[in-house]
Amino acid sequence: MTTEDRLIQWYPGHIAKAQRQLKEKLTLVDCVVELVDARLPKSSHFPFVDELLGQKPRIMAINKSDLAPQESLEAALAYWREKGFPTVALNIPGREGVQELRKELGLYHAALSAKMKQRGRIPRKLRTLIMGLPNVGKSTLINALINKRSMKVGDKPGVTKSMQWVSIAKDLELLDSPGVIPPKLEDQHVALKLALIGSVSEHSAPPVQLAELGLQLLHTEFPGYLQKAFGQEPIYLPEIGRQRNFLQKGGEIDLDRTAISFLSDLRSGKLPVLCLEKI
Ligand SMILES: Nc1nc2c(ncn2[C@@H]2O[C@H](COP(=O)(O)OP(=O)(O)OP(=O)(O)O)[C@@H](O)[C@H]2O)c(=O)[nH]1
Ligand SMILES: [Mg+2]
Repeated sequence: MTTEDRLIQWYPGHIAKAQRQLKEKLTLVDCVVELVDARLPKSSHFPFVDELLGQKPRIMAINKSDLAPQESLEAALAYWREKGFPTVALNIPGREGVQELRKELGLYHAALSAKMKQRGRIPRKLRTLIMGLPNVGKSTLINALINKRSMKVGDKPGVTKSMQWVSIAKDLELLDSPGVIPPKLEDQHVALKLALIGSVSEHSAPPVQLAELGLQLLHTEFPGYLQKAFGQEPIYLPEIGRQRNFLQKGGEIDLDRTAISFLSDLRSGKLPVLCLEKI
């Protein structure tokens, strides 16, 4: 795919608005937790975030670690730690890493309190912005930290539409934010991977095209994967449809249904786990 035929594009109005708001909200927060996806731990972080955050203290959280192989998770942890960020791996449904992150935030709060006392001021709660790409699990993380289903979550990008504060215990205030991505997905190779992990809307491109490009990418970049997942490599959409018996009236294969089901299984980890980039 070239940059000219830009198939995958998705930048809804609420994301544009959130991106503008993030800048002003940043002046109110003490630190940031940036979530990246364990299946794309480098390129689910975007350079504009570094520009935006500047020197603001930041913790990196590699989420959905249950959906990536252990070796790539370890490489991703090393990658972000080498850049100087405290980094945790999270599997929120499995409750892995959440306490570690909670402890890390506790340390930041202790440091803030000490600084404020030194200046003769009354310590306050630590204000933390939770940010990252759409559908990475920001609102789910907040719910896990507060132990309540307070934020709306969903299995698609663009669920959180506006910034929202929530207070926990005596020491923390968290700011949930809508997922952000670059306005133009210039690198369509990365855009395809973002679509495959569910961080750009499934409506950003026709599902059959996405699925076909996905199968092609898996075959060329991850030889052996399709064999493991479908018992055949290469494999094309009609064959998956046949395996799954997705037939229309008249016996023709329902390609749309096949594509949607393949994409959904890949996203949710029903197919074998996979990290979509080399670290
Ligand atoms: N497998 C797995 N799924 C997760 C994990 N964390 C969150 N999810 C799922 O990811 C989906 C998205 O979660 P949300 O919390 O809504 O994501 P978000 O980052 O707030 O998304 P936006 O508000 O759309 O930007 C939901 O279906 C969650 O159940 C995880 O650690 N592992
Ligand atoms: Mg959300």
